[in-house]
Amino acid sequence: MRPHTGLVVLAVLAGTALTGSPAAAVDDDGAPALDITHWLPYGGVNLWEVPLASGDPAFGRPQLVTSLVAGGWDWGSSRTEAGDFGDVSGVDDGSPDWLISHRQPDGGLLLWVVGGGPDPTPHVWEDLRTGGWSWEHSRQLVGDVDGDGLDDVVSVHLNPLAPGDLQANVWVHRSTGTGFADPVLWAQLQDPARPWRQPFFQIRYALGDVDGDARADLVSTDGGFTFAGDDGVRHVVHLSTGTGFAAAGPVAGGPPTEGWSFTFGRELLADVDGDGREDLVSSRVQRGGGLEMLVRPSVGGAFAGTAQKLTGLYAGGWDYFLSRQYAADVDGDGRDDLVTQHAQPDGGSLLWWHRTDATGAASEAPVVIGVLSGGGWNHWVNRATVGHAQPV
Ligand SMILES: [Ca+2]
Ligand SMILES: [Ca+2]
Ligand SMILES: [Ca+2]
Ligand SMILES: [Ca+2]
Repeated sequence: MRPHTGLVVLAVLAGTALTGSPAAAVDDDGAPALDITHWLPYGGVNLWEVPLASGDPAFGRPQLVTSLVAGGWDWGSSRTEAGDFGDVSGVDDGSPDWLISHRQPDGGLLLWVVGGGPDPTPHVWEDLRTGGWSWEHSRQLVGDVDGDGLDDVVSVHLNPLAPGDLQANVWVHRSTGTGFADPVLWAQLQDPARPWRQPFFQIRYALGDVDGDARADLVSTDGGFTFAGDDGVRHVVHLSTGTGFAAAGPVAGGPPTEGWSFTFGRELLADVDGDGREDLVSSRVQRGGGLEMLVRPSVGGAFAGTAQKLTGLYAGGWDYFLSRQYAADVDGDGRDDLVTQHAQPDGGSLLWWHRTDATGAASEAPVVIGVLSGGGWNHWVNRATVGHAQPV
């Protein structure tokens, strides 16, 4: 392995007086909600929550959580993820919490947390304005990587060693229930055969529990299944050991001749067969038009080599480029379903439910479960992530 110039991190948590009660154990089995961050035309963002549990009286109907306007909040300088970090506000009702990674004027970032429940005041849980941290050159993922029941934050950070020699440093900001602990380096990722690959642009990252041991694992996806220059997909699992991410496991994926494309493809981790292990769901452009979704089931610490088609949507205006997909067990049967947010001609979007059928290997015909239209809704200036309600 090459020597590296790892980021020197100075943890600066002074001044963030943090209080809260001990955290309850949590998992992803609670009622799902789509947490949406929406751009505001006069600056700032709105946080909305759409209940995705079919038994909820407010199923599919957006509820405003809070408006973040004063103080420099900016849609384009922030990223949002849902999670369960603890009793953030002291009056947490178990609704999903929010992580907002916000760019700072010096290029660094702050990790803000908004708790679930009646007090949506944002709290700084980690100050990463010094120590070489860059908002632009990092991405934050959320998952319980150490299996203690509280979601943690994982920062994947670009670490350029030399031109064409790029590494991704993977840092874990463990949730203590009342804050994030000092970041700890869990892995340094680089494919020695393709060291020029640009994290985030030529490599995507996701967190999910692939082997079912209750610790979220890191999955990276890049192109070049057959050779480095093709536009297929390759998925690599890095299992969590509880204190680090293990070296790359077996590669799953496919070549462009089978319709796979890193450029025109997206991934989700979702347990569609309900066996407790998260499977890899791919959305891609369908040959002949429309959108299709496929799954590579988890077979333990890796994904199956053969993908099964969950659904193909040709007619009726379905479009890969006009849609985004999420995973949520809408009917609570233990199998994750897929939800699509699809742009509409009026500029808003519809939420569609693709229910996973009893085989766990196919989606039923989609039905509309929510309307995000009128009232300033704009498909192109919002982003969403699925959180889960938890007992407190
Ligand atoms: Ca944890
Ligand atoms: Ca795991
Ligand atoms: Ca599974
Ligand atoms: Ca389901």
